Amino acid sequence: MSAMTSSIKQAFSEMTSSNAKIANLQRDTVDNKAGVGLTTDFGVKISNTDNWLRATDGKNHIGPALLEDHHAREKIHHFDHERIPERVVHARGAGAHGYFKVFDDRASKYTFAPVLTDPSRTTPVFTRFSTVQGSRGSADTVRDVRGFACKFYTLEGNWDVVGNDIPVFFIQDAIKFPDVIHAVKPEPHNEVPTGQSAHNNFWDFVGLQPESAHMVMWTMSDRGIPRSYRMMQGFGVNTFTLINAKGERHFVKFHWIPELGVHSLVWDEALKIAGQDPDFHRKDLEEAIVNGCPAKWKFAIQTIPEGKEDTFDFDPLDATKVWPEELVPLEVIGEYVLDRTVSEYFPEVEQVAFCTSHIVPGIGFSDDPLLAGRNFSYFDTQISRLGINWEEIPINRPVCPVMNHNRDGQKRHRITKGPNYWPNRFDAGKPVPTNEGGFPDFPHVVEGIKQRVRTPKFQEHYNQAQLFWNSLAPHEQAHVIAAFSFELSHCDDPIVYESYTKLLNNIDFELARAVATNVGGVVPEKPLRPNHGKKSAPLSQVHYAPSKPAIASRRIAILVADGFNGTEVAAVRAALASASATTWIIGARRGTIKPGEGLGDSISADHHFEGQRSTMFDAVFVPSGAEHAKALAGNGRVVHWVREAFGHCKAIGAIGEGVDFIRTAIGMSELQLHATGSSRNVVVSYGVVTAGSYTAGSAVVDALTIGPGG
Ligand code: HDE
Repeated sequence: MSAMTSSIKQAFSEMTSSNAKIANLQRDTVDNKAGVGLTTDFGVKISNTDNWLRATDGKNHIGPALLEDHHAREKIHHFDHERIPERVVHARGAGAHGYFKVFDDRASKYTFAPVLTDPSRTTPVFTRFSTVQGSRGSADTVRDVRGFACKFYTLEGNWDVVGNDIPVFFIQDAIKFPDVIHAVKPEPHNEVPTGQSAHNNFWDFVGLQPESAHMVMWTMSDRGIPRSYRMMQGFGVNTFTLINAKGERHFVKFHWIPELGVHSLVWDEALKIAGQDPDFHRKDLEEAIVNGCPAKWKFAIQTIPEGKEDTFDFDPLDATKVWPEELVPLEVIGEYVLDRTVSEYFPEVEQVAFCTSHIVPGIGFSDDPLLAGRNFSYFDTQISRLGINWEEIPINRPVCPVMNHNRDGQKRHRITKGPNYWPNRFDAGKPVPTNEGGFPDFPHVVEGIKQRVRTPKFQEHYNQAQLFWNSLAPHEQAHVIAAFSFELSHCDDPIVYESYTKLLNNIDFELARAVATNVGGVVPEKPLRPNHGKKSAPLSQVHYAPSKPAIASRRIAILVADGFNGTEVAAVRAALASASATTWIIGARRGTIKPGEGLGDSISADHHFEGQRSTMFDAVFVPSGAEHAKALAGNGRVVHWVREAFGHCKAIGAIGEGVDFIRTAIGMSELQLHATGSSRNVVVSYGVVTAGSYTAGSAVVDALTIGPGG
């Protein structure tokens, strides 16, 4: 997909998917290309935008630039003020539009909110994904939590679920948020590191704040390095409430389960992509949508009836705990789809502003202490980032009417006719507070003693960290050990890495031993506490593998040099395209690559071998062709490509002489590769798929689909 086709496809995606919010945004959307000529911001046409007005002698001498040049001054002034404060956390992000639909009205037993109960509705949504630690210009693939912030533009007002890709949080009480964020952000003396938690201050803090242990286990797992925003689960994390028509209340947690399964990069890939393509996740989201693969999630809820919340050995209002699905099953109630890219990043993705206190009738808060602080913080931060009228900004304004007596403030856009106070003497005082759809505050007894305390269940921090560890597959556990080893190796203060390796022994003895050995920590002699041995399958991302291998939206590199087999490449490309994968020709030069004699058509390479790396693709295919295979084998960059892809457990497919090349490149004796030539059978060994020739049944393609996905 060249840059040109990408922009055409993007325009097409914008034309085809529309909804009430997109229509609402059209009010402020201008097509710059449709203009009659270049103008100033005050609408006067411009004849010259390349030269500042000067005093000259009319011949060769150029004198001073004149302040009189209002056009030059406007252009520079505007430029001088283009930046706004970046988000204090979650500064780096990407976003897309879409819709949400429930399958039926089954959730009406919990809530009367139409967005969750009316299957005839399609609710427009906007989602912004983000990393937490890095600044706006940091890389996408760093080890971090990913934000998963969703705005539902419902007919009853905006409902924001400002979630993450990890179901628990580092702290239980909002008052600790500035501490945990200061600790993880770059250190104050030198502003290092960017996009990393691998530094003394973070590990110092989490070592002294053991309530973070559970979430730290998640961030050190493969969840911290997702392959794609489209392949992450989403979690509302905090406990909200649902209120039904009978006035009954349930505690609720919100979940998003990706259609493509939950997949991650491997750490070596994540590190390399951070340099090779820092926009990897951003581009992935855009590319999938413009290529006709909308990102899709099942939307699910977990509910606990009011009155049952004290029956668990954890407190359901503690954001450092999951509600294990064995105890509180998930109920899938709808589908969440992102099918439209943004038209301009700043007004949409940078200016979108979420607020946990944006809820609609039928949904309520709980006494989760983290949520209470968030409800204060989000509104507050938007004021310094966007100003008090932030809810009027096109991406943030609701699709339903907004009528009230709030007025003025910087950057007020709306012109409201009528009185600015209530009650008043005009038109029966309209707009008036109403019980017809008015937000009902749930009547709820509040009594007790004001104290700065945490209840006993809030003081247990290791059971669920251990549950998470126990539930991981062996390869996932190995990745956790490697991640801790990387992070703690970057801490040079022994107090820090020794403390943390001691803490790990509360979670698992073997984990603590392995990490302590690797990083020079205190290797424990015996466990600090017995392992309870419990597991919960849905905590492992292996649990979310799609029932059928899926290759849709995956990126396949096809390596070619002159003399390649064009017939095979055409057939493999067609088969992959029909499975909605994208193929990219990586060639000896960007431009036309010639096939071998009688071996089909020439092809135009999208990139030169130096232009891309194996890390940017999910699988690699090498066709047959003697001259081509020889050229590939003679090129160190290409040999490295194949070795690296193999090391990252990518699927590799090859045919005929391409198999010889793979054999040379990988040089693994235990790898069974199909012999060149004769037989048409396909051999799959260690994720490498090889065949004598391309078979009509596109077996190579079928086998390739099994491989990628990590
Ligand atoms: Fe946030 N968080 N947060 N957070 N958070 C912000 O709001 C805050 C927390 C999350 O794409 C800020 O608009 C406090 C949990 C996401 O625009 C700020 C506490 C979860 C985003 C803020 C938390 C999140 C933010 C910065 C502890 C997962 C990006 C900019 C009580 C459920 C939203 C902004 C976007 C952003 C405060 C904890 C997720 C400062 C005080 C738990 C996805 O207001």
